Amino acid sequence: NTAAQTVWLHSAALATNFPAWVTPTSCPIKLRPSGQCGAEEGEDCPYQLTLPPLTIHLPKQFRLLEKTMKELQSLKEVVNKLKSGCQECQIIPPTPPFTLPSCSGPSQVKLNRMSASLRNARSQISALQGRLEGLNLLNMDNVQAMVDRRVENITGVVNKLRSTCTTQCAVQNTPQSPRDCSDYNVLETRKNGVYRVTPDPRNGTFEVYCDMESFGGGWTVIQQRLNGSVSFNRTWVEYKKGFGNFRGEFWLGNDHIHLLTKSKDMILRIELEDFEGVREYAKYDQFYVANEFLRYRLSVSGYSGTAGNAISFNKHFNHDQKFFSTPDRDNDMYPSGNCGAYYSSGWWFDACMSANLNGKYYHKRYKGVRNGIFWGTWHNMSTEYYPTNYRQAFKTVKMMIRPKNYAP
Ligand SMILES: [Ca+2]
Repeated sequence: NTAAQTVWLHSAALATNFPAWVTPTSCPIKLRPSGQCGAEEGEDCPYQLTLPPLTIHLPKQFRLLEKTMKELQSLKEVVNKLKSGCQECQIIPPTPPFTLPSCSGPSQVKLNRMSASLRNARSQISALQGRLEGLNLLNMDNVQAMVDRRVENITGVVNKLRSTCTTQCAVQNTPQSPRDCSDYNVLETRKNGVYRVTPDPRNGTFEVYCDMESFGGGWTVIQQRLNGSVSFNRTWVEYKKGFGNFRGEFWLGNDHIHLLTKSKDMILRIELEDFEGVREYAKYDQFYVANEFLRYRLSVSGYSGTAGNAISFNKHFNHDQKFFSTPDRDNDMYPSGNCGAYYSSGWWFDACMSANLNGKYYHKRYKGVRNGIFWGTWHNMSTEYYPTNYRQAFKTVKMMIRPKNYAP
């Protein structure tokens, strides 16, 4: 008998259903009188029966039962712990469909279901991404053009608001600050020359050349070609800042042209003269050059004049709404090359051109690549279709702008 196999039980507990394997070791049952018997016959005598403690030998199964009970107890503790843990988990409000995984069996099912739907969503996203990429490739140009148009519209509105404010500010604070050459004309200054202008007070003051005599005066000259003394084969940064000199040949600079055309609604006048002494002009009732962010995009319309509308020549050659390109910056519509590099010029190239007033200055007619100053509607241009023919050269070019509502 080992202690582990011995279970002490009180006899009273075993009063009924006494298992067969319970065997008492010794059984000295004591029976003794407990008082006196009754005097009459048939009456019971009081006796006290004393049963001793019993030792019961339990088989191995009982030990297993004990072990199981212990395991059950520890399992119960684990379950209770989990239960309290789960209650804590459930305090966090569920946010479908991404509920936090809880701790018990049903949560595992939920988790599995969730991961399955996540996988499903992922494959759907991949499919959508593929379709989107396809769409992007197809319509990238359209999207870009649309975005550009929107930005341009917004820029236009902002500019209008800004210029309204600038007008009021100018009247209140600096009444003596002309925004372009036409303001000097109002001040009775009628001489050609270099003047300081402030189209937008927040962007400083700069010098311009004013033509105060031709066609009513008040013109701010943005480009001039006279003799070929200045190269127009220049970089983006040079076209941005401007180059040359006001008494000779120059480009005013895209930033300055932008500020001037944004400050007021401007018209553009182009004067051309060839070496035979033919003089023609082209006038556009609307002229605007966007900012550098929009790659100085050209807006020009409302042609009149004698030189022909070479800016908007036809469907295939139209410089309106085109970006500015330079030999080192290709923003043109020609996909397999850089028009600016090919024609040695900064200009609002299409793919590539029906006009280019910043081409190379030739002193007489020339052959080969048509990289000279070019105006596609010039009177004798029809003889230029053969590459062996001489190309037209221009003696002078002048581009100038003036407010649309200007009254000389
Ligand atoms: Ca190109």
